[in-house]
Amino acid sequence: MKKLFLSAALAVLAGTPVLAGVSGHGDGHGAHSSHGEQMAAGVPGKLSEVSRTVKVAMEETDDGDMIFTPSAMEFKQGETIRIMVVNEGELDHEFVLDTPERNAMHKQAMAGGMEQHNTPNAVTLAPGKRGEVIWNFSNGGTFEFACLIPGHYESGMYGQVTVQ
Ligand SMILES: [Cu+2]
Repeated sequence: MKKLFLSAALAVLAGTPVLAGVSGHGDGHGAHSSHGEQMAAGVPGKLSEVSRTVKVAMEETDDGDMIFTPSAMEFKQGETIRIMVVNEGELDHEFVLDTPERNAMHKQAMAGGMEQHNTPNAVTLAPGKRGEVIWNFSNGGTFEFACLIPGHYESGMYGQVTVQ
């Protein structure tokens, strides 16, 4: 009888570290979700903090390419930029600002049939439409803007963002 009680008590004790492990996992998850707001390329910017506006046009060319104009951008670290995106083409296009690695992953997901979703670092536009991305380039580095609609990146729809 005494032995049985003891082993039950041990089982309860043995359960304690498992519970601690679960709550530890919960903390890790919280850190992961706050990671989503701060991206390598920076953070969503506030309109009131915009220091300048840059226009980016998206279109198809006569020889079958698809391009961004300009095809490269340079900012200073800490600047908040209003990127005015205009679709001057005849097809839907999107502007996605991210690291080249994350754009490549996103492109693969879209090739697999994933719908594009609206996030602060991206805008999808029908022909003739304009939209904007307001972004605070809080981190230095080399980033990328791209159209990840299947086939468009391969046709030339990407450019480099340098943040110094
Ligand atoms: Cu496109």
